[in-house]
Amino acid sequence: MAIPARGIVWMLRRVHFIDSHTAGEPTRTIVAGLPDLGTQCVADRRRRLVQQQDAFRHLVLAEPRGSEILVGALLIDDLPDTQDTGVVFFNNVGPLHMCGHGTIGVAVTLAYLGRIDSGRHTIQTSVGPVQFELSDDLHTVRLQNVPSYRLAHDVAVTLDDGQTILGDVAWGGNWFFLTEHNDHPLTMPNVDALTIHCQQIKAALQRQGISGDQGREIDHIELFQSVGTSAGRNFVLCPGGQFDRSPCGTGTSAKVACLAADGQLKPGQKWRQQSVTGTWFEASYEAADHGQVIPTIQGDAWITADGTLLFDTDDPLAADARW
Ligand code: PYC
Repeated sequence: MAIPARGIVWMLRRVHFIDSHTAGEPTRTIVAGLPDLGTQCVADRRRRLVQQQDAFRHLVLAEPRGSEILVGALLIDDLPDTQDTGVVFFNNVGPLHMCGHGTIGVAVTLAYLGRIDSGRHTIQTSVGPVQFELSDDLHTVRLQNVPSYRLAHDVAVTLDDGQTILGDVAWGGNWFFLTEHNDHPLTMPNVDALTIHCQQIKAALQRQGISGDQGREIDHIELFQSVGTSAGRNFVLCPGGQFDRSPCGTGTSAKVACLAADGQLKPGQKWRQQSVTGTWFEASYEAADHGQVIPTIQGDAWITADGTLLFDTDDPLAADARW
C-alpha cells in the first residue's frame, strides 16, 4: 500500500497480528495480509508456506519485528468443505504440526476478534481437527488433542561425553524424546545448562538414527521431574533452540501418553503439568484404539498486543517481503 507523507511515498506491506501468551509462552496469530497459500486443506497450505513462502514465516516472527521465542499461527478462513477455522502453526525455524499453547492462544484470539463465543469449537490443523471448549470468561481453554502415544520405552541414548541415558519416544502432536535424566533442577537459573543438555540429546538421537514413526525427526526434547504423585515439572526445548515458557501442550500430551502406557495415570485422572517458568496446565486423557490416548489439556491465555507489522519495500531487512 502507498501512503504519501511530506512528499515521500511510503510503500508498505501490512500484516495484521494479535499477540497472546498462554502460561507465559507467546503466540502471534496472523489475521490478515497472508500470502497466497492456495485453496486446499491445512496440510497443503502448511506445505506451501514451507516451500513457497518461507520468507513470510521468518519476517512476521523473527527480529526485528518479533522474537525467536514467538510461535506463529496463520488463520485460514476459507477451507473447503468446512466452516472451521484452519490454523498453520510455525516457529523461528519452520512449521509445527500441532501446538497446544498455540491452540489456547488462537481460541482466546478468536474470541477477542468476536469470531467465537464461549462454548465448543473446532480448529483444523495439519494433523487433524482439534476441538476445544472456551470458558465464559473467555480465557480458559480446554482442548482435546490429536491421538497421542508412546512409540518406544527406555531408549538408550549415548551422549558425546560418553554417558548413556534412557528416555521414551512419544507423539503428542509433535515428536518428543522424554527423559528424567538431567544434572540440574528444572528451574529458571538453569535454563542455559538445560538447553545445552537437550541439544546434546537431540544431536545424539540424530547420530544414532533414533526417530519417530516413519523416520520422522524427534524435534522436541522434554526433561521432566515428578512433583508428588499426580503432577510434574518439565523443561521443553523446541526445534529452534528456544525453551517453552508454558508446560507445552503437545509435550504434556506426550507425557500423558507415557504415563498411560506405564499404568501410572488412569483415564479421566487429573495430571498437573508445571513449566520451568512455574506456570501450569491441567491434563487428563481418554483411552483410544491401538493403545493410543486422546489427551485433554487446559490452560489460560491473555491478549498482549493487537497491531500491524509494516514492511517497507526499501527496507533492506524486508527485501524478501514479496508475497
Ligand atoms: O504447546 O504444544 C505446545 C508447544 C509446542 C511448541 C511450543 N509450544
